[in-house]
Amino acid sequence: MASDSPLVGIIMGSQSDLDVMRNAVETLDELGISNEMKILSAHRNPEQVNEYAATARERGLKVIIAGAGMAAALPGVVAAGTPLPVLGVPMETRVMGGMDSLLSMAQMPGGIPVGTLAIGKAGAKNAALLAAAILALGDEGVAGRLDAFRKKQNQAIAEVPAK
Ligand code: RP5
Repeated sequence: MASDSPLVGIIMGSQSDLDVMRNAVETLDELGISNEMKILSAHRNPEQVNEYAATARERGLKVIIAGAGMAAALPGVVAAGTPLPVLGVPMETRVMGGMDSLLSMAQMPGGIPVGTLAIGKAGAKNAALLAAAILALGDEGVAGRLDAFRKKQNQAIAEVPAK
């Protein structure tokens, strides 16, 4: 759900992260939460990253989801430039399976937090659900839709595994 006034910013270090980050977009769309997507690299275009972080709150964003791989500095750099909650999604990598991305994001120095999720698709989906839970604290509409999502998920689980 792209919107002129997005509540959640989804950023990623590279076009190559889109397949994973699409899961965050789809989950937010399912919950009716307006969002925007941008490619921003902490290493390749740091000026734009700093500008994005510095203006995020005044543009009306409430939560930022940042996906990145390898050195994966993006969520930490953005978190350093905005008071908004930043959720990090580590990309799976060829060399270390994503442990490099995960540790880069999780090992933030005290004072600048990044809420780091699981590596890959589950992390992207859960980042969207966590963003929804944060928004739900002050938005009854989102809270209701999140409750319905959880109920549907619960009811979709078969009691007995299919053979
Ligand atoms: C990171 O480097 C990106 O987030 C991506 O996961 C990784 C590799 O980027 P590409 O070389 O595929 O553009 O900055």
